[in-house]
Amino acid sequence: MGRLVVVSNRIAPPDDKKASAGGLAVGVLGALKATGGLWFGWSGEIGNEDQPLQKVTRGNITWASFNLSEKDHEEYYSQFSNAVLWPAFHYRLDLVKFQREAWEGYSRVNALLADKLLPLIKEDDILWIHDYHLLPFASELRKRGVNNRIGFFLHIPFPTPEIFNALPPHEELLEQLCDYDLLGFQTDSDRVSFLDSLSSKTRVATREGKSHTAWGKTFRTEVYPIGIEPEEIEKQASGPLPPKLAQLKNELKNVKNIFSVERLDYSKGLPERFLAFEALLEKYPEHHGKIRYTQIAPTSRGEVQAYQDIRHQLETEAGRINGRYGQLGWTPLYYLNQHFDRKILMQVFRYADVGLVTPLRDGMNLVAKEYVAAQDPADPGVLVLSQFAGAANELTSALLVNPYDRDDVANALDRALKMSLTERISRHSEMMKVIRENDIDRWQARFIADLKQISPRTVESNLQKKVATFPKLA
Ligand code: GDG
Repeated sequence: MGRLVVVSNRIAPPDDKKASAGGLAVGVLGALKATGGLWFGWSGEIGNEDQPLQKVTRGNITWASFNLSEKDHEEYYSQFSNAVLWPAFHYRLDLVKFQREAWEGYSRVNALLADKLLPLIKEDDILWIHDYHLLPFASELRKRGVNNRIGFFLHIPFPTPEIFNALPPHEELLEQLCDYDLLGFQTDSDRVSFLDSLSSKTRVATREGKSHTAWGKTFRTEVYPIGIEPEEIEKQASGPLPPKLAQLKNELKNVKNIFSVERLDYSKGLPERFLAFEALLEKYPEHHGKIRYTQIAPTSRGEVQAYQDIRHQLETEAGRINGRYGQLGWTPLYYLNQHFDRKILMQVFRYADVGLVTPLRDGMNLVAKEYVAAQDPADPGVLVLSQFAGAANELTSALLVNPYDRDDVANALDRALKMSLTERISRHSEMMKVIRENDIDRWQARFIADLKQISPRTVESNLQKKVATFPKLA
């Protein structure tokens, strides 16, 4: 079996100082170490695109990255990926800023990346492509004669046809996705939404449940809920606290802590969460002076207007709530628009009595899983989790809430703050069982094993597909 070639928008090059990176990077590295291979993606730098690839090799893995020009970065990344696909896939058509130039830029960059990767691909390599920035990538490779097995994993939700089909190039995107051999989703409802969108545009023949043919192209669909590294998180969370954190923990020993961290993103439901916390203070005055909610939200995609708007909104709301309910010596809500060290976050998770994770829509949400894994099993905190996070399918022992209903979230917070130790332990151990079973290694191993099972395409099969194309629906 050949190497694994991973393609993601951004790559995480080897950097010893950031050895404790989480999520996707851990999963991808685990898969790459097993077979050896290549990780290809944008360097994160704006610059001259024509420069040769920047390559770093450590052991059996090579990282190859490139710069993007200002125009390509703007159209492919800021506009089409983050101001069209991201809001639409998170059910926010109101925030979609579609422009034809952005779609052209997105298509142009996918083609450019295919040109750059092509000379590096060997005949028996298998390719694993990640996320919404690269929906047309397999299609570009197929046009260049690549018959290797190519899998795709979507980290974010796939919307229902009513939403997806509102995207002007929806039909092109669907047809391009069918050029992958394996399409992986976080949940079964994402998988079904994709198939529903496809069926609304063309005839889809399905065999054995998950093998499909549409537009003469054959591919599989499957569900791979992404996980975390629970042992590593437990180790980080239970390590000795740095002096500043130890002092803070001591100062807060008589206060119940509600805690959360996420990228500052409108999909995470932060303004709604602030209002739910306000409802808790309004409905349950017995908590006044005895609780503290800390929300960490580092800026992300700050160049996109919708992200600037939500930042202003949160600053206003935090000030308003503290102005209304704060007392001399008690500030109920701490909002920190800053990035924190990963190990510190895991340690703060451990002493938080409640993890509050209420996205309006989320592919999976790793913070929810990290919060649970960081707890002390003998005295765990309680997870309050949105029913609209992919993680809610697995973490059914969390207190599941509707993030649009501030009273529902406030009641769950009150319940979490008052929950008995016995109930906390039982809920925590049920969630840990799922988190351990479906960890990040299992996620990547299942995906790669399924991709390897698929027979490689041949030149003939690609030709036959052109002849056997099903007619499109009128
Ligand atoms: C996408 C999908 C899916 C956050 N703030 C800081 C920080 N983080 C870390 C968290 C967690 C990660 O970032 C965020 O992962 P999520 O899964 O919660 O959310 P997205 O970034 O939106 O990720 C999502 C995921 O892809 C994987 O498939 O679950 O649905 O949207 O690990 O801890 N880390 C550090 N400082 C921070 O301030 N160090």
